[in-house]
Amino acid sequence: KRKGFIFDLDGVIVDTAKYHFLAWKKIANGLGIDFTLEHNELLKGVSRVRSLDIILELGKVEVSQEEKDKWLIQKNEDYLSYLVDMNETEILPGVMKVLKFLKANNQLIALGSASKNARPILEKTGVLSYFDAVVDGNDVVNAKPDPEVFVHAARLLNVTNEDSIVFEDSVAGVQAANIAKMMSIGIGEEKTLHEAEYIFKDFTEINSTFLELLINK
Ligand code: B16
Ligand code: MG
Repeated sequence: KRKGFIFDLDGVIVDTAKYHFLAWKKIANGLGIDFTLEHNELLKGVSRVRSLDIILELGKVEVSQEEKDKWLIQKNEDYLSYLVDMNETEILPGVMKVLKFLKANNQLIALGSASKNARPILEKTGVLSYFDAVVDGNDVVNAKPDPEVFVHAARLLNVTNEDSIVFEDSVAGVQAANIAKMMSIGIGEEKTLHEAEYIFKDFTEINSTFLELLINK
């Protein structure tokens, strides 16, 4: 059977979460707000605009819209500066093997990311050609946990939600998949992603037997 395998980007295909963290930390600290890795978990899978709001709420800081726009631009410029030298070595362990297995088994593959920088990252890391559809932050109105991004991806792949499988590292993303009645597979820590149907530390833990099981389900 042909299923739709929908991959999140940041934290699933590439470890850009660390760059988002560095860029946000700079902004937060500049505003006198403490920003830890734990705080950063709240921003995973969340849009850029919403991320800034969460940081401002954490620090109980209020700024004008004008200033917000300034911080948003600065954050993205800083983030992009970390991506300049990005190449295929930044693909997370086990990802290529899974993508290749799915392709070899005639499965459909889509990206479902909140990021507006998704396409250049897929290009730089050399994996764009694996994707039958790309849906990112430029294509959707509602951010995760709203399932819009995944529903849109499934529609482009021409598969039903029930035949879609989502790989996610964020709580919001796992919730989005669950709301859409897609199979949710968490990539990361059990304690953060317990709402997912299956949880793996990374893609090296996902073997072909498991993938075949998903395909034939
Ligand atoms: P950008 P994902 C998300 O990507 C990130 O997890 C989140 O931390 C980030 O704020 C968001 O993209 C927006 O990214 O600023 O590049 O548009 O995990 O959904 O692939
Ligand atoms: Mg993510």
